Amino acid sequence: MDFTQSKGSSLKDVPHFLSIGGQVLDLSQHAIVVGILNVTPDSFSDGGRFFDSGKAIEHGLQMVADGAAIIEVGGESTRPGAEPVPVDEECRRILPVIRALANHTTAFLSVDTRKAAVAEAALEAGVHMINDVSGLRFDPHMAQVAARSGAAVTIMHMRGTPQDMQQHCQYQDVVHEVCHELQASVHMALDAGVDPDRIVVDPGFGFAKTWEQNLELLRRLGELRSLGRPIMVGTSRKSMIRRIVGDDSHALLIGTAATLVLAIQAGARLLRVHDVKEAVMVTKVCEAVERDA
Ligand code: HH2
Repeated sequence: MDFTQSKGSSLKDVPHFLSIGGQVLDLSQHAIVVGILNVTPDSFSDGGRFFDSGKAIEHGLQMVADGAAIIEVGGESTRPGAEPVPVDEECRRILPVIRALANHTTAFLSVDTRKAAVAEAALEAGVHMINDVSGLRFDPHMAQVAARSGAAVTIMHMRGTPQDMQQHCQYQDVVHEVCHELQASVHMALDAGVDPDRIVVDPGFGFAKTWEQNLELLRRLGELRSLGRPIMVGTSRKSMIRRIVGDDSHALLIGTAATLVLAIQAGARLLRVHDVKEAVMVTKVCEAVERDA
């Protein structure tokens, strides 16, 4: 496959459909927002803020009210060097939150986990999607769990594990290699029987990439369209932005918004963010511009 195709883009020329929760979302004309809900003590940006189930549920419902189409619940931080969390503890953190959100909202729910046992428990509790930052490589059972359940799956690119990933940043051509490695993960999913319409791909900003490589990935994000699946981006508040604009929360918000505009223009359709309201505004402006084109 020629990964150098698909450079110029517009919202209109990305005919992407996503099957999730018994519905087919047409993402060809617009991008959707995925609200991050980290039920962790140590996430890089919001660690500890929603570790309490009650606060997490409240925040999840607020993100739905703010316009998130999907709420993504995670119980294990994947920031560089984060401590791994055992299955029982990850389940203890996320399951009450997922159950409550499933009862109180019709938004789609996703679980951010690398572990098949956690994904299975989350599916039972009501999620419609699995986001695996290891691209189905960490747990050999993950692809089967995804296939059996009929859930949508986000396949993200990473090398190594969160503990050692920053030692695996050697690329000849980062965009080419990310595409090839994502494609291998997509094939694993297809071989296990995952419906292609349920698959989303994500280049994994900040995962086994240097700052320069993150910027190059964003600059050439359109090349991922050759994978033929909707693209998710997770740049929100990350160090690739922090290094440019500094630590201040307002600066990070504006910096994140800039990356979202660039990503949408390159063809991204799922925006994984902490600040839902602002990301929804970004999508509305981008859509309005495209509509009038
Ligand atoms: N980034 C993080 C976690 N999961 N999943 C996808 N698909 N794409 C991403 O870019 C991505 C992800 C890291 O961000 P966050 O969840 O805010 O932090 P932490 O892992 O420390 O909880």
